[in-house]
Amino acid sequence: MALTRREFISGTAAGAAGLVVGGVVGNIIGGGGDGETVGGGAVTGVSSDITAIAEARGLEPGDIAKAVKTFVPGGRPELDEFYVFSSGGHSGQLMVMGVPSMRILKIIGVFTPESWQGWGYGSESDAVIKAGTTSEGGPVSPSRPTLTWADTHHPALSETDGEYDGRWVYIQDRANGRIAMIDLRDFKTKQIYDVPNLVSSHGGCFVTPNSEYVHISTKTPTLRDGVDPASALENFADSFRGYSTFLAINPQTGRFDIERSFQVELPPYTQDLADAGKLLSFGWVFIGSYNTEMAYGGNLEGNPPIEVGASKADFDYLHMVNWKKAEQVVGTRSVMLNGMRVIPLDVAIEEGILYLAPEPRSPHGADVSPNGRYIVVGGKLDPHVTIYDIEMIEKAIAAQDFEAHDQYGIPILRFDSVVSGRVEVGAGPLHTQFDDKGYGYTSLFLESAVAKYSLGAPDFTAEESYKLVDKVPVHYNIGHLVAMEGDTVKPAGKYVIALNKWSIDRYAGIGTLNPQNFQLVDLTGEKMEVLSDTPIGMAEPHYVQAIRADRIKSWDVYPPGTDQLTMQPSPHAIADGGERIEQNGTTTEVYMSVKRSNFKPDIIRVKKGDRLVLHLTNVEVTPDATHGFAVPRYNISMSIDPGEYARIEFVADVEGAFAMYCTEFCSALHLEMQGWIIVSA
Ligand code: RUQ
Ligand code: CUA
Repeated sequence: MALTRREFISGTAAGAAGLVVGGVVGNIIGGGGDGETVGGGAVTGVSSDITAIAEARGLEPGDIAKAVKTFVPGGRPELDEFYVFSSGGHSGQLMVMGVPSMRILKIIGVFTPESWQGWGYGSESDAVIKAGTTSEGGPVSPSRPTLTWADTHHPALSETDGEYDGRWVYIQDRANGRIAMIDLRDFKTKQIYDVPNLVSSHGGCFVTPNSEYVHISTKTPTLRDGVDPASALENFADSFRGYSTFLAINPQTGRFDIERSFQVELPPYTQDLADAGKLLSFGWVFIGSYNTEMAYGGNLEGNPPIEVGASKADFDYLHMVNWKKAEQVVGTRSVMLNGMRVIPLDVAIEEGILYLAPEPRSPHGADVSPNGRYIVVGGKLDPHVTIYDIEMIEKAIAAQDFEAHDQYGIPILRFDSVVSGRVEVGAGPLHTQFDDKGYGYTSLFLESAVAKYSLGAPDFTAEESYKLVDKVPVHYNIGHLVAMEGDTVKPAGKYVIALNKWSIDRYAGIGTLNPQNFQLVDLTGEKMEVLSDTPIGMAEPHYVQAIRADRIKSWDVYPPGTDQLTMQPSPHAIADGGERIEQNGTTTEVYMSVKRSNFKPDIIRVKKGDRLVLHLTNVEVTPDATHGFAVPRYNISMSIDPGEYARIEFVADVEGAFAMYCTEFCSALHLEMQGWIIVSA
């Protein structure tokens, strides 16, 4: 097909190429019989006979149904009914996927630099990452002062009335006890907060039903201020404390409001997964724990290893924290600790803010059912899930029905007074999710399976309650699982995704490290059925939340001149024609427009040692007209989306001629989108 020079420059070449491809595809689908090869697989002939194709490729008839149930053709995004927000695990990032296609749509830079979006490579995002490292969160090595490694664990979507509202998502860094906030208008990180008194965190990050707070608690407890580390382990019970943190959410911006936030001091047990109460249990947070033995290892010093010491007792403790009550007393009865209001342990006990209940055998997940009535706990070394009932818990508290107090004086509720049922689900139960019909789904790590069982009233009679009804094998070693909107008051059912840690034999060999394996499980039939496997080759994602796609109202382009960090128009943004260079002593400020296919100005001359401040405005209004901006040898790279304002500041301390360039293939003349930064003596 002949193209005019003008068509090429304005970018219609791609469209024309599309027509050519379309023609070929049309022939194949139409069974035109001209023998075109499809994808180089076993099927080289042209056929529209699905059974014949399947047979030639060695597929089972059942595979066809699975493929059709999950296939989302290009240009039909509405067929992905849900988004999932997946922790990026050790990548320190957040991953967005579509369901049922399971295609990865985006990887959002959070705690770790992300070079495509230029997150952490010279722009203001550096300041966000840097602000996410403070001494309040614990000591930091002066030789490596900014934390750029994180292990993202539990994403938590914002909620209104217990349902996802599609506004913000939070994710915590298990490694360093930090938390980040991402705005879902542009899917970008706005804030990283290094939570005081938390050196590490596991137990979630969960949002309360009206996004009052996002909760994050300690994993390994924190060394108390002033304690000599040398003898700390031997005096473990006095030296360490846990903290349950309630970070207040600003209802307009979604950011953390530290002044209104608080912590409740906890005993130095290893607090684990947590979940916020809802409806019947609104106002409570439930936190599982293990190692209430407070074992600290020392296997070369004559002690048992931690895993042995921590598994001695038959019971650990489910922690119940009443944040509604805590809210009432925090103004008068808290102390300031490293910039955070803390309700001390004795006050928490006295005010009825903190209770414990026995949990069998190394518990892990604690998950609240949609009606808020049941708290389901999986014990890694117990084949049962244990189901606590908030009505029984509140009754037992009112009656002071305690079996004992722990060594810190926290009341321990009697197991039989708070547990309404147990279900034998299989080996290694970890986490639980819920559907819209009253069933619970629990991941079985040791058994590599998902178990489905009935919960109690109001969905089931006493006879029907707590019955195992189905089980499906998954591959392999499942950790978390997520059901669609399965953490809300109105789950959507339909699918569960199994987040499997091992994938031996599922994929082609890629060396000695296999990908993690996400499996999509269909819940709509009589029996659960695995529909697809998706390799995640970037890290070990821990947890995922799934939200109905129509709840997300993201922007296509920024309102002109929006500063991505504030989401407000920047006073330094320019429109076309506003380009200029201003010299203030040794600082050079450049107001630059960015559009297809040039930077203006495209020559910047500075003296060696001068400070260079670049104000870049992408003046485009076309969706997806993103440009990159990189300065070679200065470790600077970023992307500027349509309408976005971005600021880069650096000292031009290396002499030379540096060819700044656009890193995004934005147009036919993308390669020409370049310029010079001249740094002379
Ligand atoms: S946890 S695999 Cu790190 Cu969320 Cu249970
Ligand atoms: Cu702009 Cu390439």
